[in-house]
Amino acid sequence: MASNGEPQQDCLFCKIVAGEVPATVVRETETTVAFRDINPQAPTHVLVIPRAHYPDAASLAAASPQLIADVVREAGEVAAMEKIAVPQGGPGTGYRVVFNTGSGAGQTVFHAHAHVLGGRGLEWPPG
Ligand code: IU
Repeated sequence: MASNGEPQQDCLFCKIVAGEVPATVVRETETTVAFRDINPQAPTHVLVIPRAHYPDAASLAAASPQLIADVVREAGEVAAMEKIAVPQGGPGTGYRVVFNTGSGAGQTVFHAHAHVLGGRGLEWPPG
């Protein structure tokens, strides 16, 4: 579906951006918001979203390479803030940035978001 970045009425994450739904926000920039996942899967589980609405990472990247770069850079800033940005550490250090894309891959909210996960050992391949 084509998207022009405009807020969508029934989008939960657009409502978080607008301050209409509460979230534990940890970082904000002009173009992005980062908040703690309501159902954390790791000691650090933060979502980084663009303020603009795009349904998934691929449509975001197609519309604005700069904006998806902002999201990925913010993921790194969150990891640094959480002290999990450790390049050569053991289990529980380092982090994973995940864009679930499509319901078959676990996407449930169709506003592009990066999961930043860390603070515990992360298995590979993921489940
Ligand atoms: P997913 O990749 O689309 O499945 O990720 C959506 C995430 O949004 C999921 O991890 C939810 O726990 C999370 N979430 C949230 O943080 N706050 C909410 O109000 C709702 C979902 I609904």
